[in-house]
Amino acid sequence: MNNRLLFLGPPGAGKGTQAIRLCDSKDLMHLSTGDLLRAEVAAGTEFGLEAAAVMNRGELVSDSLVLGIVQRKLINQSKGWLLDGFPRNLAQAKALNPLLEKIKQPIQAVILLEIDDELLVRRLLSRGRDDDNEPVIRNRLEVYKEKTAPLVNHYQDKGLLRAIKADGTIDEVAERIEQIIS
Ligand code: B4P
Repeated sequence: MNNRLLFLGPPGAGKGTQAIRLCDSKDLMHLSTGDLLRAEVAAGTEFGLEAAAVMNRGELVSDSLVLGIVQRKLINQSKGWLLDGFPRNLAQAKALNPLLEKIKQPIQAVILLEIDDELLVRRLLSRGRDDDNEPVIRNRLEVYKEKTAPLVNHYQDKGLLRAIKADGTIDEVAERIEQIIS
């Protein structure tokens, strides 16, 4: 089984939802940059205050801050892992490569969760997090298309990309993921 994985997909595609299930069943470390940033916000650190303002506009937090968080988590990691919501742009992807080379743990598969925009908006509005109101969600979708979607070609060129449909129930999506990683 592949046990060094990356989830790619627009906001609300269900990356976090599926990552929790998969990491639990396969005993992988779940590295969600969104969760780690929200923990900083909840702790009220200086960095958290800075990150909250950016996240509540639907923009991306600075690469250097996010990279620092990821590096600390991946170094000294002995079991498999799933990167959820990272990398978010080409600069982050390019910075990740030397880090993974250094720890001799290359990515084995990138799972792209594909889904229609209107379904995303409906899902996120019903979740109701601080950054889940319609103008911010629409901005996050634009940011995804501009900054994150180029990673699809990046990982396709490396032969790592596996796309699945992320509509349907949580169980149905989980089953599609299981099939392509086993
Ligand atoms: P994230 O925390 O990564 O969250 P997300 O993209 O909004 O959601 P995700 O795809 O995980 O969807 P979820 O499972 O929750 O990012 C938030 C912010 O953090 C970003 O906007 C950015 O500011 C910042 N950030 C994070 N990483 C960064 C990075 N690397 N660089 C810079 N900034 C970064 O599902 C959404 C909802 O749908 C839930 O309510 C869920 O219950 C529901 N759902 C899921 N699957 C479903 C299904 N099959 N059917 C029905 N509902 C479903």
